[in-house]
Amino acid sequence: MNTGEASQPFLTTSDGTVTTYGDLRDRVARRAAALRAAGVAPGDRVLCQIAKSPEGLYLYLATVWAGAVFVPLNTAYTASELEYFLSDAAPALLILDETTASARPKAEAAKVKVATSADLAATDLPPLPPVARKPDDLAAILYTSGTTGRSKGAMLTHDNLVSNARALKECWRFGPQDVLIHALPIFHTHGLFVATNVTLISGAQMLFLPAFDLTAIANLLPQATTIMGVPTFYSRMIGDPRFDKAAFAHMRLVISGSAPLLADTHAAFAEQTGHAILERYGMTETNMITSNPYDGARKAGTVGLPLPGVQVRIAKPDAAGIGGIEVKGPNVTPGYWQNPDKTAESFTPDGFFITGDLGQLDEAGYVSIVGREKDLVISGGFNIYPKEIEVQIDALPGVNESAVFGLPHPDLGEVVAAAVVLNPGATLTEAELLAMIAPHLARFKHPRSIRFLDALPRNTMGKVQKAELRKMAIMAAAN
Ligand code: MCA
Ligand code: AMP
Repeated sequence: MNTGEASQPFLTTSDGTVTTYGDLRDRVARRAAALRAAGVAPGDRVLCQIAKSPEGLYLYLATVWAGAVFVPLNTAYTASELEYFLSDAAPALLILDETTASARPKAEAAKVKVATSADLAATDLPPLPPVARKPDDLAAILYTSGTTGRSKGAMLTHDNLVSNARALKECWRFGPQDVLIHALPIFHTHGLFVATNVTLISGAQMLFLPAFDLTAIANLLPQATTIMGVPTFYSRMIGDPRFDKAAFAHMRLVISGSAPLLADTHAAFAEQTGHAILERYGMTETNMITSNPYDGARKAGTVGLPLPGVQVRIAKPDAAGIGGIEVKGPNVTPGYWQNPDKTAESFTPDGFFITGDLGQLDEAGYVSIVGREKDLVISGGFNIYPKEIEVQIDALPGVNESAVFGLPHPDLGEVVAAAVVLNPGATLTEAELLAMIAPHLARFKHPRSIRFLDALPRNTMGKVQKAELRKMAIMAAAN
């Protein structure tokens, strides 16, 4: 992948420290040598759970440079969640930092070697030449929660990542003149691949924030040309006088993804800033699938048109043209890590990936997502599979059964709620329940409201009616 000239800035942190493309190549090649010295061979998995920092990007690129497979982990995962990733990915190395150091005993118990990001940065070895890889070789595995409660590792090849970065660069007209505000986490597709790979392949630069911060973003807008975010980023700007048309005068493109952007948010943002947000759609398994156009109508409430080289179809459309969204192209995963059954289930016989999203096409070919076949909650752009939480709640003493579902939320889009049925005579409180699941589930997965019921509503097939639970919870909150 060609990147910028050596003297050009690649990344600037909040304290003004600049990493040029020349610095980047040197640091990546040196970190790659450090990884090799730590025992990482081509094809090995490298797990990385560290706070967002430029070092995290160097380690991503160094892993790939060394021919290995990068496996980033959400820093909010608990040690007990990490235990599963250690056994499933069987990594040659786990990289931690001071914020995640408490995970070390779990790794040692699993006989996985640990290095800190500081140790790797301090290793003084000659740069490693890049290890040649084929397009179908793995570059990364990203874990996405599963409907069975177990996370699945989506395998991503070099070709998956490079083809998608090329398609997005072309579609969004990225070039060396671009300056991206990067305020997303870097353990997911959005911040790691969409934002970083598109910047790299364009020789562009980014203003790199440790986390989403409205004040910092307001200060950076005059130097930036573009921003990528989840809808919560933009709904938080609405009504804030710092984000007016003058503040956005230097920006050329505002991009949203990872969760539905309400048409009302689109309209209010355009009215306030003069920018029609460009919404796009993707998945961990497929990278980006569709995007609204750079030129031409950005239709609010739609996720736009298939990217160049990507085929999208609607399977088994009903009378209104609504059906399952299926995708084929160089962007799509070859499957789930060591999970041939799940892989087989996720593809049609003619090789289309089944997204689990429900959609329809308009007469111009724009895709709208109208629902989900999969049981998923998207909160502030984080995907949460109810099953994973239900498994934890159901295992608690005194619990008969539970159902976890999403409730609409003005800031995060959706938040997690739970309905719990206790065994006769059991006396579990909401606080006790939350305290007991805390060691097992990252904070963002904890239910924000819990209702104790005598029974869960079920249909005639015995399936829990989550739509009914959602209605009951909304009505209870209104009273
Ligand atoms: C933080 N908290 C959350 C979330 N974020 N709870 C539920 N959902 C969330 N998303 C909780 C924290 O645990 C904490 O809890 C409290 O909220 C405040 O934390 P803080 O970090 O201050 O939160 P924030 O700054 O308000 O963060 C909201 C956020 C952030 C900026 C929306 O969640 C974020 O950056 N989301 C982006 C996620 C993302 O990159 N998704 C892309 C996935 P307490 O204080 O009670 O302990 S990739 C993808 O989906 C596909 C492939 C695609 O198409 O891109
Ligand atoms: P992930 O599991 O993180 O890969 O998230 C993928 C899912 O996020 C998709 O299957 C969609 O349900 C959802 N998603 C991503 N982008 C959008 C969008 N622009 N609008 C609605 N849903 C989206």
